[in-house]
Amino acid sequence: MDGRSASSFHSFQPRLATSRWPARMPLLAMLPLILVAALLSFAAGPVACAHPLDPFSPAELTAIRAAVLASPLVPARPLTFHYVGLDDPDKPALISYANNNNASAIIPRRALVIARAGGESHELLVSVSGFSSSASVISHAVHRGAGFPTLTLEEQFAAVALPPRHPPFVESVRARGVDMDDVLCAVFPVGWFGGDDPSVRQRRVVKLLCFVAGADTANFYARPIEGVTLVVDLDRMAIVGYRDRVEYPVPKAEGTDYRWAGHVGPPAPGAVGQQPEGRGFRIDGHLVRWADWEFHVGFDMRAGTVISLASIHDAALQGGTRRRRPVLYRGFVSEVFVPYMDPAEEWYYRTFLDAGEYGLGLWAFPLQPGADCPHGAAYLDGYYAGQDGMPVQNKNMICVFERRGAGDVAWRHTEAGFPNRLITEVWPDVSLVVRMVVSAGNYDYILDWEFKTSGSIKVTVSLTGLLEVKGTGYTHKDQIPPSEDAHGTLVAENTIAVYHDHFVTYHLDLDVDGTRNSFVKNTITTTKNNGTTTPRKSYWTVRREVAETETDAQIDLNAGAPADLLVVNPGKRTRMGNEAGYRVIPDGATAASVMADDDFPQRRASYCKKQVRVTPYNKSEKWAPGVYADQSTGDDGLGVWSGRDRSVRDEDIVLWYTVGVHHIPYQEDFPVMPTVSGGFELRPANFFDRNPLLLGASPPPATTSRRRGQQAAPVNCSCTGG
Ligand SMILES: [Cu+2]
Repeated sequence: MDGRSASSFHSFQPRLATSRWPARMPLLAMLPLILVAALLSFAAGPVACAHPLDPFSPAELTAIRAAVLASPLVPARPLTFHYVGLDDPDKPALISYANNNNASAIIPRRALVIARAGGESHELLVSVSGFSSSASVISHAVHRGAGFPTLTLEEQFAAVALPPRHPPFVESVRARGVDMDDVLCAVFPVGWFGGDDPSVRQRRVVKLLCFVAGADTANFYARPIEGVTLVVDLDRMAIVGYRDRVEYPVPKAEGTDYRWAGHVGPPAPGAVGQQPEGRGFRIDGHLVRWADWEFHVGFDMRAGTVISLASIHDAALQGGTRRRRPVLYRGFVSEVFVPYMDPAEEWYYRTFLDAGEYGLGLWAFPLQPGADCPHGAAYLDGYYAGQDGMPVQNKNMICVFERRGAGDVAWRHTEAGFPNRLITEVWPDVSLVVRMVVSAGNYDYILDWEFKTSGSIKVTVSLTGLLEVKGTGYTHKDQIPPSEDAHGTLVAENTIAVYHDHFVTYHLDLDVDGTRNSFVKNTITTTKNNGTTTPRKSYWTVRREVAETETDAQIDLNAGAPADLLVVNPGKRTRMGNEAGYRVIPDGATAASVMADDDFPQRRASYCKKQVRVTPYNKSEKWAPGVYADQSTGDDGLGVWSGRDRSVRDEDIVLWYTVGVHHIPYQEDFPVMPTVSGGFELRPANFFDRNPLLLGASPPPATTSRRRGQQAAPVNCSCTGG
């Protein structure tokens, strides 16, 4: 992603327009939405606490807001809410709660609030009573280090409303022959490029870049007013810097629209598979049960979807008694780092931390039934705190659906060895998908958690949306001197799509059959076959290494010999004596950052040099670039934590996995980019005693097809023929 513009409207959902850059819809037209958002309030009635990990309800958010505003600890006004999220419950208590089938234990419910007031960032811990919808502040601290909290949507909209009233900008627009009514701007974080002067670092500023985004195209980003940069002080909400450095032709609108015939239309009939009648899954509040899986789907305004307490009910080894076996205590996207590779003045700072600077949950929009998710999908709404602390609803933010009948095979075998008999056994694949789509400005990230009957969890990121493009004088590639690095691809006249990376970092607190786990690297090692009686000269075998410390567990997936990476429980073994484990298997997109170590964006996201890291569980270590990502300096975060070299053997450990893409744009990516996917699979490895599909714990997938119009055939049939 790149810049975020904002706007987008949700007719009934007061999510202020959005995107990082506010503005796709004329600003005046957005005002009613902002007012609706401000006015939206929810009655603070009694709330039943369904699950300790449930996101805060509107009533709870309202109570949290009231408690913060009533607290004498932060008297300064105005006070703005930048983050309100669930303070993670005590892990042993929560595990006990889950193991006792959610019995009567009371898990304290607390909110972490990050607010700005008096020019400072405040952290407040707020105790929330789900029964009475009351809340009280129990601790307060002022953040003294580098960095600022997530930008609110409201302040981004306020910022992008400033340029049309700034005379030098009006003059620049006029000089380019552009109608100001067609100009919309977007907010870009400034990053950090050295300097420790506190007076500089304390300024919470963003840059604004502007685009010709009038009625001629829905492509907000395709027509940049290249060369013009504005700087806005967010705390003063005033333009404090302006530069019109260079003028390039504004790319033409023709060919930039991505809508069918220029209008958003319904998905083509038959384009999306229908689900058969009836769902094979059950959702109680935020708890999802499907096949042998059980997990909690939560929501966070920074991370988006949060998967917790994922476990498998396993009937094996227990004489048919189902046993709940934990796999993933907590999984979520910790950060999305998107650095662009153009050092020009208007581009060098475009090094986005989408989760920390913009908030993935804030930029997730309602999913489109029948297009984003198949018919029959279930939808979960999300609520987050607006800048004023009031709850804002995001309808249809997450969908859950079964993927069946897609033509994939879970396992099969044809046995042709018997005389006069051919035995074929086929089991079609079925899985359950939890999906959120984050439209972080120009880019769209489709974020899937797919649970499989094989015991796997497949995690996929699909990139689509609009490229971030740069205005140029060139209209044909032959005009670009061979000596010049264009920093991108000429995708249209006067339009260069700039090189960039996407690094999506997952926090995966795996608890494989319990909390005490180790990280194992099984490396393929070539061995010479000397001194035996056969003519074979070599073979490969496995060298098993258990990581002792965090350093041992830092893996560059593209370096060295091939290896299997596992998280195992040394205290839990199969009947055969193998340690129960889960593998992490890359599924494409294994790029790591190649920026210089001393480059400032690299220092802020130093963890992106290794795709895999392991840390001991620490409640405070959730956000890969640190809590305060905006203008962070790299003094906090995953790179720093995992450099402490703590012990990770037979400990409660967290696996961090970064899905990485070096994105060289091609013309087919313009004006809208066909989906590109990458991810990884968490796959059982000696977790079960045999193929779990055969263990009988879950029934065979329901029949989805009929043969020759006859009765439904069992899918796991044995077909015998000559
Ligand atoms: Cu890209």
